[in-house]
Amino acid sequence: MKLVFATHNKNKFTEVKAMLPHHIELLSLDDIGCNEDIEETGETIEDNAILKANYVRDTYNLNCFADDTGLEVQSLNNEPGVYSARYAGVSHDSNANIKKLLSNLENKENRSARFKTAIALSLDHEEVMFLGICEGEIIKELRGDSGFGYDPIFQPKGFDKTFAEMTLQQKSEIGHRGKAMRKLIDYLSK
Ligand code: ITT
Repeated sequence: MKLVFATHNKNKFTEVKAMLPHHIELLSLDDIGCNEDIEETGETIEDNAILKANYVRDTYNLNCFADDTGLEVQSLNNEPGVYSARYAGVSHDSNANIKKLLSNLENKENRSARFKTAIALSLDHEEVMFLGICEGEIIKELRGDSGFGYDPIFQPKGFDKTFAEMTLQQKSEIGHRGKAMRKLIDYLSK
């Protein structure tokens, strides 16, 4: 079975590929010659995941899934949420995003946060959504250098390590993307 994973984020691709059973051949956007930046104009992560998956299905006529992920910080009214990639203005500048988040949290006692992943599957014109949530907190300084994005400041509940201090496998076992991916894999195996 061939499936496109509609992401330009190489870290996401690596995480997801490591979880998929071998009988599923995972194709990247590069593999199908898609260099466009698929616009994320939705108001929720679910909407954006559907937008990305359907774009690939409609343009390339291929079965596809897409992931949209947001970090929701409780004391910031669930910001940055759907704007996680462009929180500091410029898209995908993780250092700037982290800096802005830490600065906005400076005087807040409540540092609870959660990652939420929506995975949309477009398979033979059927659309299915899978969600994964990981609760945790935003620590005050950066720790670890694995992972990507907000990983160095996110410590999942019940652990004394940030995602950036964990192996890929540990992050997938407890993380938002891993949870959503296991639901997708379950669905595909039926
Ligand atoms: P695609 O849309 O091409 O998949 P993206 O990087 O734009 O890639 P998202 O819109 O889903 O992906 O993610 C928004 C941002 O949230 C992303 O740029 C990261 O900074 C952050 N992010 C997403 N998943 C994360 C994770 O597992 N750990 C830490 N930060 C994450």
